[in-house]
Amino acid sequence: MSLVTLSASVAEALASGAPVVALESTIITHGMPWPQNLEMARKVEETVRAEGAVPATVAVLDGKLCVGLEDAQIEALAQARGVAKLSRADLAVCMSQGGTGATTVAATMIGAARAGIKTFATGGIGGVHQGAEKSFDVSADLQELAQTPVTVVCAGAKAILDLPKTLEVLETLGVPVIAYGQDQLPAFWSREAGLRAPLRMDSPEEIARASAMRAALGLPGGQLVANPIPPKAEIARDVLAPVIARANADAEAHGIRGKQLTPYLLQRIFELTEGRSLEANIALVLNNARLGAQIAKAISALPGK
Ligand code: PSU
Ligand code: MN
Repeated sequence: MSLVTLSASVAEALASGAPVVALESTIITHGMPWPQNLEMARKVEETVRAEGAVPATVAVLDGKLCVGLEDAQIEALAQARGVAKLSRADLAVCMSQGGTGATTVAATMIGAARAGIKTFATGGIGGVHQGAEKSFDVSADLQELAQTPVTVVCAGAKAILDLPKTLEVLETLGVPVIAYGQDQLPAFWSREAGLRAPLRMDSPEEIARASAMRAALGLPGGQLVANPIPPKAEIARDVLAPVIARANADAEAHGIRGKQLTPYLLQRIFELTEGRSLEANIALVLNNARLGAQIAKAISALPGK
């Protein structure tokens, strides 16, 4: 029995060495409201195809770890309510019980690596939450980047997280954090976080070579690429700062913890900005899908492949 269930297009691409980009499903079920979540998921897949790569959205459906979903499967997930959010800790349990769930960055990386996919594009990763010195809330995404060999393209981390602590943990774990095309770390809706990124790269080829060298050295783990949101879609940091502070305060007042915290904060920010944050969110995901496809192509084109 194969552990991953590949869609026909993903199986064909992998067999021929064509570039494939993994995509997560928690962003669909927990990261955006219906029906924008479905529109986003479809546009992301189209963007990857338009760049000449094959999209592979990952989810667990009836116990199967699916790498590559058909459009009807994406639509069903986007519309479903109460779908489980699966990280590393939950993945095998859900599969063994024949359950259905959406994969976070961590679980999507596991599915991608199992299938032999080296590149993954998303919006934002999990990280160290504000107040983590009390709550100990540090996303499993960070540990996953330290052990699973996938290059993850995001738009930086949302300011719902403690960005300096997130960078410190990634450094401790030995994860390269690469700002794309600028020195500053991008901060999701804003192009700059007010922090210098540890590393900078300016082309997909450079990122592809670094991932191959990491593998050749026998180092486990992946790379995190932080791709700044396009200037036109950016929302200024000072516009969002009070919204984020309010969302964090509301979460604390309602005792929201653990897996519920990130979805709660995302939903609260959508409400508080009256959906304004959503347009920016979609623009940056598409931008990451484009770069992810370019990196996947550069990795496929490396000599010796
Ligand atoms: N950050 C976002 N949007 C998201 C997520 C994070 O800006 O949709 C999702 C991703 O699936 C990520 C997960 O892997 O939340 C992290 O959850 P946690 O903090 O519980 O590990
Ligand atoms: Mn958490």
